[in-house]
Amino acid sequence: MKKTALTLALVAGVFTIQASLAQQAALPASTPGVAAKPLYPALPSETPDEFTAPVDSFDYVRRTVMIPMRDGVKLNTVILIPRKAHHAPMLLTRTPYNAADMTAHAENAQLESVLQGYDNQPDVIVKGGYIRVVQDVRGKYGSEGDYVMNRPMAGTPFNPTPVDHSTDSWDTIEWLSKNVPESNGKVGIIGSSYDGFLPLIALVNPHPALKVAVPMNPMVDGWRGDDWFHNGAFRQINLSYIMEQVVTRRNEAHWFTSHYDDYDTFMRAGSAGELARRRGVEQSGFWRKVVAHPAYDQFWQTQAVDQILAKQPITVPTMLVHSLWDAEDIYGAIAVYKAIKPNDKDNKVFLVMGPWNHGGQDGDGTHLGPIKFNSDTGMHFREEILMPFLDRYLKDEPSAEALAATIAPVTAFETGTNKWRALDRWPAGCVTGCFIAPATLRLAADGKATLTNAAPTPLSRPAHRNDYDEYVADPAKPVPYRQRPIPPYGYDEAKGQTWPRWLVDDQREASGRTDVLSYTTGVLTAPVKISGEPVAHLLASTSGTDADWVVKVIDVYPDQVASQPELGGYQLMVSADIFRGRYRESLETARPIAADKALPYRFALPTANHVFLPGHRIMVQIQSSWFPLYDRNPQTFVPNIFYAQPADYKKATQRIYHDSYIELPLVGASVK
Ligand code: PG9
Repeated sequence: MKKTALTLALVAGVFTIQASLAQQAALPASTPGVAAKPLYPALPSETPDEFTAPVDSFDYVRRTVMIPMRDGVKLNTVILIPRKAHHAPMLLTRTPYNAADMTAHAENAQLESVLQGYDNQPDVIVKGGYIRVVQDVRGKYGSEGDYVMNRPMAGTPFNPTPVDHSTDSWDTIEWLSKNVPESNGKVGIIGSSYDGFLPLIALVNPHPALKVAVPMNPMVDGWRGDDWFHNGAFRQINLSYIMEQVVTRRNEAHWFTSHYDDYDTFMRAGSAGELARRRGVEQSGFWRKVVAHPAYDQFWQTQAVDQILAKQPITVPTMLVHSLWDAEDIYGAIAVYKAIKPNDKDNKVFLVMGPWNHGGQDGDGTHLGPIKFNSDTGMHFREEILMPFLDRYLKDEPSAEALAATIAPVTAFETGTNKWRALDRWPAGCVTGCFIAPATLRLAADGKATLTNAAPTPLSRPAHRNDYDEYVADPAKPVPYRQRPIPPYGYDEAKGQTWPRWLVDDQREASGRTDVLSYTTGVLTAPVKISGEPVAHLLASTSGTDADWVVKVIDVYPDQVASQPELGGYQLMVSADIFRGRYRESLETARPIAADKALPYRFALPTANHVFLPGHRIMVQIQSSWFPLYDRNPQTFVPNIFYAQPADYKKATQRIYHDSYIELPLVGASVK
């Protein structure tokens, strides 16, 4: 056929099909209940009715089951069983972060690859021959039911239903102990962060088959010092989480940023409440609870897990794991330890603290940012502490080395010297031969700090009215919590998201600002060791009627460090926190601050276990914003800062009197 004729024929053919489709488009909608007649013969589908993966070569069997809870809600539960498992113990993680995703890190035949997901300690689990169970909590991903953030305990004013995470844990363990024939019926529960909060709640009326719990970096008190507020200052960087985690079952709605630099995204919006409005966060039921409860009222107090557990008998061996540079839940593990250890008559409570960021114990523990620890502290924890601990309580026949392993009541990494310390309690500077006494690091004139063993003295009024330093805190130029541009909260280093290690950022940049006060000791000639919580005792005034106070205890490195030049003069935070001044008199009730009046403020800083080495100096920095991690204080008293208006944000002159000091938990050698 000539080319021309062929072309015409093709064109005609196309027109015929198009005409036919156009006619169909014009057809009336099909009659309900009457199968539409096929318009043209369908091609046989290439998709089978059901695909069966050939998994015989896999070293594990994957089962997904919907476990019924006592109220009928079924929870999606992934069970990974090593191919040869027999009488194997089970290790359970309950999570709001997608069980299917967490157990399919690598689509391959090897269980250890599959478990390289979030917080799974694959090396311990696979070497230990454990059956791995990961479950979506009610209301998330594959599970049924309704999602409530950190679901309050059943029967409390904020959860009148008969179910919570303790009943869901009980029902899950009941099912597992009776329906996994490859197991020995014993269950351990482990997890970090939210997945660390859930093991703690499983300890309330625990199931008898629950033999051990390992809550790591747990969410414990969202207002005092974990994810939502620190001493009343709102952690607005979590707005994206409060939206994405809540507004859809499978986290399908996504936050968007308006600027490359998170500092600008939050600054342009003004208040956290306004940014929430612009991003639709108000559709999150949890957000509406947060803005309705800005103070430490019953909503937060009744959910404080340390206080819940303080009222519980301790029947399950529990290993609390704390990260010394935890950017998310630096309060929880220590708070629970302090609350339950006094009731621990049978020595079932253990504490491990390491030089990690949030969840850092799961990975490479050789360093954090530029700070090196001379060994893989993560591997040490998993192999020498966690594995024998789990084996001992979960296996019918623990290995000889597991039984022989010495698991101290407290295993604490000492930063500065980079040594692990085995202790019998916390806080403790050593097992014998030392003591801890509160020492006074006074904030003196000319930016000097003086350390004395003098016991702290209560602050009431200035010893000398003109003995202070002052700075202007301007809400239009808040102090960045890290060097700008600040990438959005996230864990993707490829996108420059180094949030997880921001607590070890060099604080030099801040110390050069006129709205940051710095007080520094002379060069130390002997080691200074602190073990426990420093406490800030400020005598401060503001020309405003509200104020935030940020206090940082910093290890200043020698001006030159031959082995690591970039550490020359490095200013490393070892303990730091914020306090929102409106709660000075009561955490439950916000009150205006009397302007220009020197008033005392006292608040604890996070736990440290640190040695300031000879050649180093101790520095204290004080400032009135930490942005955009925390929302700005307008510095004029408003009923609810979430709804502060642009006109409310005013400069203020802050004064820190030289009566102020930091109480340091100084470790001294006992006199022989
Ligand atoms: N505790 C972590 C977190 C909670 C809420 C907001 C942001 C982080 C976590 O569960 O990952």
